Amino acid sequence: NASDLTSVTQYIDQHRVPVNPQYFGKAKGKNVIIFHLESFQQFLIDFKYEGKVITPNINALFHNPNSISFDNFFNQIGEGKTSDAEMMMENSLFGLPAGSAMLQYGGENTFNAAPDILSNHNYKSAVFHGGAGSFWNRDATYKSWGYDAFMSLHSYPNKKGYYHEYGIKDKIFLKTTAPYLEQLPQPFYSKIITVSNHYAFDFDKEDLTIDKSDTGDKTVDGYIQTAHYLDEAVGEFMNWFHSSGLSKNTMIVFYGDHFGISDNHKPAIRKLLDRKHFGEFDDVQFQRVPLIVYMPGLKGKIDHTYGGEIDFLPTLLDLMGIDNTKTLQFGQDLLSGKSNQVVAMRNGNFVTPKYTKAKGKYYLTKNGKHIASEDEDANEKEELSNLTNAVTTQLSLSDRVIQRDLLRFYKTPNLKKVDRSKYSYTKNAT
Ligand code: GP9
Ligand code: MN
Repeated sequence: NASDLTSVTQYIDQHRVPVNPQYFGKAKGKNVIIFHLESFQQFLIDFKYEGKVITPNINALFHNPNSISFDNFFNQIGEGKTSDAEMMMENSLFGLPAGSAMLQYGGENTFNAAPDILSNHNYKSAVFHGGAGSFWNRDATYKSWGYDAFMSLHSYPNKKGYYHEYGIKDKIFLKTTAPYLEQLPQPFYSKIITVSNHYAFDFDKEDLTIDKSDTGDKTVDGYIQTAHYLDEAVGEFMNWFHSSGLSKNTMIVFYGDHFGISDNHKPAIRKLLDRKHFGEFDDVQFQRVPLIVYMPGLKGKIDHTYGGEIDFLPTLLDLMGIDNTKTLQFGQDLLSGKSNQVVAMRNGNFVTPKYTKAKGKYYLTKNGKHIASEDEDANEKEELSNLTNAVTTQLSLSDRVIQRDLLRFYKTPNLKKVDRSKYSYTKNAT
């Protein structure tokens, strides 16, 4: 009932941070494209294998003077993988301790997602995915989030050789998506979900343009090749983006949703990264994914703030100049300069600029030195237990919001349950 909301709103109100006047409204009224880079990890940025750059186009976007790029940005997904990333990025709510929040609650709950928020600012919204619309319960969830249009598998040509595993191959998918984007009424908010760089990374040979690495681990060696394919697809898309003129009034955000290489592949990761050691601490650091906010004219930088997917929506609303003082979001604006920088992982691990918790053990983030509990002084003990509490608190309060559908009780201007029957996602939904 409504009183369940009290401790949630208290928590949220205590964690609000001010916007950064230097960035507030810099993308006001611009079109927005959220570009979901499947399984794309931060280590790929500037990574070379045997002298060869793997992702030159995404590297260039990361370093572009018009990009704000984050190098301490983490995925925070759980069992819901892609769907958890989507939930966090567009709602600033965590995925659940088990299963997928989109699958279990996406078609039922009240949400206050990015497309819905922006609809109050005259935006139309569309999401593009070259796979089955029912995967992760997207077709129901996107209605609850207020997406005006959802272009999925049936909106894409599916000739022989166009499809692999989860959807239309990225290059074909993006080529087909481009004209759809051009037809959208402006200003628009849109999301593009790629799929080709997906486990098990055994893409069709004729699409691969670099040699695989030779760690001897099939997953790891294939990952380098499909990441390269995704990068080429992004490069082609960006050529179109600039020539289409959309770049004049559009901000594009690129993010990696989660790891491609799990910790089951430690020996191969050591070989690939040429490291002697890769343990539990390193695996948590390995959960970094890129977040790149690119907009021609934007004053860019590499931002070292620690944050994660949960923090994206408040960061976006800051850039878009939209008041965010009366929303229920668990993340903090990463541009604020005042965020807490406690990155909660779904399993209770965390990373801060100072400490990392990995599989129940504490380490120093800067050098991975294990902090043995007998070495902790009273202050450190308190600091670490406060951090652990802060992480479990935010996770469990977010779970409560989703599991008890608490947004339906939240009183804020413009928030009402989306009428899902308003939407039908058909072939020419735009
Ligand atoms: C499928 C795709 C993959 O549509 O988004 O999801 P994942 O397996 O990465 O969670
Ligand atoms: Mn994914």
